[in-house]
Amino acid sequence: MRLTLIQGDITTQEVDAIVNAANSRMRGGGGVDGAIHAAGGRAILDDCVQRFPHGLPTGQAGWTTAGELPADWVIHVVGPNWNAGQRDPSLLAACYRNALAVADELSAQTMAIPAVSAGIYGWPLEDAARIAVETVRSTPSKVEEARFVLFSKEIHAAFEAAAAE
Ligand code: AR6
Repeated sequence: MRLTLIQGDITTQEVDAIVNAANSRMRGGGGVDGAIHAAGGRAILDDCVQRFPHGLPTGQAGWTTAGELPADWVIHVVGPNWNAGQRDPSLLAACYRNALAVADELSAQTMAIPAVSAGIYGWPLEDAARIAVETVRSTPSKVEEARFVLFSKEIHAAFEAAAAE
């Protein structure tokens, strides 16, 4: 697997699947979740309601259509909320591992991934970057390119540093 890091907006990525940092209600929200629902249109929410009537637990992953986005699928993961006291690193690692497993189920060859839990959920950036990079690197999968799409210069730099370790 090729691991790549870019600074940018995940909603514009031309990949098979993009990963969303959702919440366990799975009905949209702010941050990257809000951006994905806004750009992909109503079809994503409709699919969330149908496929996840009871939401999705923290650490798990599930897919929906990507609606009007260039990608074919959105793989939703629910990161742990550091600010609410969910600070178990294995839950954050599980998000990336489970996202890759869902990508394999979908036969997705390219995927774009944001910095799960590192925004509104408040996971410390350097630690979030290290867990993300280490987990994606060490998880066996048929995905050919895992592209981290980082929204700011600061987040991009943290991931570059983690990847260089
Ligand atoms: N493309 C790429 N990354 C983005 C984009 C974008 N368009 N927009 C934001 N980011 P966050 P979380 C970055 O807060 O911490 C939502 O309300 C952002 O800079 O989106 O897991 C959900 O519904 C940060 O680096 O997700 C949940 O309630 C990263 O994406 C809650 O927020 C993740 O930040 C999830 O919080």
